[in-house]
Amino acid sequence: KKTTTAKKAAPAPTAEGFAVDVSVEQFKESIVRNLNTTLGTDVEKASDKAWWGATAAAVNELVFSRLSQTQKTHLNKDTRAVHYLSLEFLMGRLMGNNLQSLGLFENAAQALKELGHEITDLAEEEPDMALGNGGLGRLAACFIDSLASLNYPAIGYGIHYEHGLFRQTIQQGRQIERPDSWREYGNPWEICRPESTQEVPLFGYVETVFENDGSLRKVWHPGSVIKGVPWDIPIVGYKGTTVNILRLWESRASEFFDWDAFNAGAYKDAQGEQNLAETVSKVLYPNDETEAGKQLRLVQQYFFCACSLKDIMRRYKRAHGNDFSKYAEQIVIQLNDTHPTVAIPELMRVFMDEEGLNWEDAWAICQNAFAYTNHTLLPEALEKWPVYLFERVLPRHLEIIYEINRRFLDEVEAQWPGDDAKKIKLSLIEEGAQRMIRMGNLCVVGSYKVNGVAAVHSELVKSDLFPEFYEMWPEKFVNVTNGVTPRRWLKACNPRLSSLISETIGSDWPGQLDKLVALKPYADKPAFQKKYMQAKRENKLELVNTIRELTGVEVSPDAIFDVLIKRLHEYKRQHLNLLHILALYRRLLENPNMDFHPMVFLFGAKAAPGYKLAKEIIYAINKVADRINNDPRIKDKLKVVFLPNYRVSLAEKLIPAADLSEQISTAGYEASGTGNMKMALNGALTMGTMDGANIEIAEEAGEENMFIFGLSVDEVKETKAKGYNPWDYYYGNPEIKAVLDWLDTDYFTPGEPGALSAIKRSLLDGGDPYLVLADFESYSEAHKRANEMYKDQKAWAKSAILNTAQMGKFTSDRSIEDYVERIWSLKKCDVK
Ligand code: HBZ
Repeated sequence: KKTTTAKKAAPAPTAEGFAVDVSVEQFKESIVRNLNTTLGTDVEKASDKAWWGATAAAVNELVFSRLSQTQKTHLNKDTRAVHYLSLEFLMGRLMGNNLQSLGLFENAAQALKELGHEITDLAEEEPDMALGNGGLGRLAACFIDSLASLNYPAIGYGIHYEHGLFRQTIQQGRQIERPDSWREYGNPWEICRPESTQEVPLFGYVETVFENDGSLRKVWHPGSVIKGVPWDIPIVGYKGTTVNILRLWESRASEFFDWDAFNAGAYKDAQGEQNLAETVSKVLYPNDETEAGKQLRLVQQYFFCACSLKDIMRRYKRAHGNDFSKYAEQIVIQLNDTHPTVAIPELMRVFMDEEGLNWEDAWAICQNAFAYTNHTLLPEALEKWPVYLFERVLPRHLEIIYEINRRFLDEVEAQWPGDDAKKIKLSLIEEGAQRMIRMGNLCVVGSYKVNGVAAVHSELVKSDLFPEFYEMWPEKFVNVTNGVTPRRWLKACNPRLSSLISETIGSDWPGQLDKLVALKPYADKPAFQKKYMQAKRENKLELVNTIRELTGVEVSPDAIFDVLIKRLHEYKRQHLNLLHILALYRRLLENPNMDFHPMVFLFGAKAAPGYKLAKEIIYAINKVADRINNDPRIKDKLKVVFLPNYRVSLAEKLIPAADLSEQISTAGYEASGTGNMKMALNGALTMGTMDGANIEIAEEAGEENMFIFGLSVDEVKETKAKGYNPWDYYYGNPEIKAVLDWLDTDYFTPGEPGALSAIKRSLLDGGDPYLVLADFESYSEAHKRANEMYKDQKAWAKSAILNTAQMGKFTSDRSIEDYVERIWSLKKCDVK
């Protein structure tokens, strides 16, 4: 009598190739049943949150069976798998994506409609999983989506933070940080797996034991032990056959918690341990230089690496026992930046101290198991840990790092005999008042491959960041250009454009993004242009409402929507955009009838809490916005909107509505960028420098379909070498002088002159390290070209279509295939 969807035999693939076929009726039945049995409510009194929860439970009925099928298949086939270690996974919301992957979005929407609900409204009930800062964390999320979609055996490992990245509110123009309690009311997408709990030792001391045979053995006596409990989040591959997992570790007090001490009145000691154990997975650290060197962050890194390696070892031993000769054949561990570097000495420790391998054998395995992705060239962002911290927290690992270094410096000596300067530069230890461990160097030494994230970046990794390492091991260094999942970043977030594309060229593009080139012949067709621009306009109309709800600002969908969304950083140059807005405002005040198509400048950005200038830039944007938006003299030709709490779910609303995509970093500083890909895919034209993946976007889309400006990587280097002086631009360009001087007045902060001066000071007294003034004029010219072109809607539509059509390269599926070919050597594993 029961007709639960979960118990149905696997249906034949649907016309579009989906393995899952659930009718609207079946979905309705499942939602209502889950409303009763999972949520404990009923159709009469259920809240929106309960309806959302019931829908999630209905989705899970389909997902969980596929998850166990995938795990059985991977276990039986004993395939090589990639283990993606990342301190961040910026997942966003999962409902839409899971439904898309199962091919059930339309049926679910219809089922909910018949039950009296709009799926888009219910979707708003889901909090973002904001377990990441920005690009690096979102990249990890796109990669696990692609790995599952391409049927590769893979697991993501990270931390189950109680609080994700802070929630941003804006008060009187300033950023205020509030905790993000994303799990406060539970999370239907995760499964706790207490049976896979791990113990993690910390602190203490190392004993050297002299064996009878004359050998030495090291015994680490930890001062403390904490527990790691895994939470698994199913990652549903597109078309739904492979369901991999993201395994996130939560810290708990261990059974070793000293109850005796506690009862004997050593309350504070026992409590201290309890506190630490429960603090480790509490918060995600914002990427903030002022937070560097914090003990808790090091403990976080070690905690999740140790748990993950134990988990990997348990699975390995189940198949191979204590024969470690197959370890590096079966296992590849990808380090997402240097954050999980401590996994390298940890695996050495496990092999030597726990499994009894000698150094040479252990090192041979390690060096063939790890690969490292670099995401930044900024020297201040390269991780270093004070030696004393390691000594306190991980004394055994410090010994191992010293030994890795000793052997490595012998290799340096062999390559450059007698060259002590080379040794000082390459050593894993930086000598100085405070001795530091260089995690980047440790990664390069301990990994068999090192990759940058865009072509130009990977070249700079070789030439500027690690030139000597490149000389020693040229074959280690490879490029893998980033990508984004088209399932989330086009199909799910932009249903209007997606339907138009599918009607025009068929519906298999989300799994094979190259197919978008079939749109090229339509770029000139007026009928298609019209439909394409109509979809954009409807997306803009929706955003107009969102902007009103979030900020109270009224904007027109006829204006050009110019979008700058990314973490706030000087190298990303949000202040270049702001100075240009001031210049436009000034020009409009001087000549209100200036030939100018109205523009709306949209910003979204969080600043690291300790990054003062970044916060001043947010303040300045908001103050300038207040003044401009309320100035009747410019007749609504200019609007400036700062959208608070920028995050994945807000990006999903902004990107489909963007006309212009601001990608304006100083050339040589943005490793890749991924927002640039998302916006171009959705038909925004890039206003960008020749930096990161912008260069590759230009190769694909054609420079004539973008607005390229500014100094190139080489010109930036030359300018700096010659001795750049921002004052030359200040005195040389009256407009630059005028807008900078404006910031010193109280024009934007009535009664408070100088409240916005921090930006001017950093550009003039601070030496303008990111060449904002040097690029200003070229930026302004590029904007003139864009404004001019927008007036010709046909020309604009053509370029926008050609952007969408030619972004096939930037699917994360292609990135993953590049990793497989250049680094991972995985085989696809089909799941029945
Ligand atoms: O990684 C970004 C790069 O800036 C961007 O160009 C690239 O596209 C992206 C993916 O490869 N880097 C980050 O997002 N970095 C962080 O978020 C970060 C987080 C914690 C830190 C340091 C940096 O401690």
